[in-house]
Amino acid sequence: MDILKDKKGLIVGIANDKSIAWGCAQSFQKAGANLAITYLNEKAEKYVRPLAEQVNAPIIMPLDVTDDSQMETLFKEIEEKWGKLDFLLHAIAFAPKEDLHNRVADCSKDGFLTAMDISCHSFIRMAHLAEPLMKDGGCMLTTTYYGGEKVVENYGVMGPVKAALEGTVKYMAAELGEKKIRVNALSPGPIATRAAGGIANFDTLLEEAKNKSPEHELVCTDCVGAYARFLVSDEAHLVTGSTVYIDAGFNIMAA
Ligand code: 0WD
Repeated sequence: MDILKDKKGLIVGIANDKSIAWGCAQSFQKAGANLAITYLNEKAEKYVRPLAEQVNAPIIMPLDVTDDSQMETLFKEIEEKWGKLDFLLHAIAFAPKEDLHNRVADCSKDGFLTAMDISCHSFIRMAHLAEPLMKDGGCMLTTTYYGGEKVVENYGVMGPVKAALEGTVKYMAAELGEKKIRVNALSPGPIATRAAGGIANFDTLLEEAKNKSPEHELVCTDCVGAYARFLVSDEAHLVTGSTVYIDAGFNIMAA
């Protein structure tokens, strides 16, 4: 099971032990990877540092993606310590509450730009800094949701933002393919995390996911981690530009 032996990976998006990024980090580490793990701010550090230590992460650093200097410092540290990067996981999203709960048609310019910046363009900024470190190729993974493809009630402005993110995955995959850098998006079904708590009536979404999906099961962060582990490994070397569903088949069902 050492399919990630000697691989170096960056994980952005652990808020606590319920985070999708945490399920992925555990799976990567069990498969032999060394991890760099970031936390949003001092408040988050309390929860994230013990988790990062649990998976023996040699790099544990702050990263608020709106702070360019923090991002540069992080990649400089990775370069100095490892001299390379094999994969990265971008598992963050944010939209101001008011805009998230409003109709898309009423979304403020500031709210839209903030959501797009943190949830989508930050992936581009990371890719830009990671590219020169992925000297032997690599894999960049982000996280999206079905609401980027189809209209999901209460998903609001995150829908258009995830649609942009999925488009970004395709374009960057095309641009970086020559360097054997693969770019993909994970699309899990609904999971009760902190970010999910921001979506109105999230319980209904969970119920619907369970009732309607062919497997009648809810997705867990470990299941996402297992798929992510395969995607960042060399075994997935021909998978790029894809949005892959881990949703018990929910996406194939008619509304
Ligand atoms: O149902 C779900 N939970 C699904 C989530 C289904 C499908 C996709 N996703 C996506 C989310 O949209 C997100 O892109 O997965 C990604 C990870 O989300 P998560 O694991 O559900 O949520 P959470 O554990 O809350 O982690 C997201 C974290 C933030 O947590 P809080 O709770 O503080 O908002 O994103 C981080 C932060 O740690 N984050 C930032 N990190 C760096 N810079 C920033 C920022 N500016 N803003 C938020």
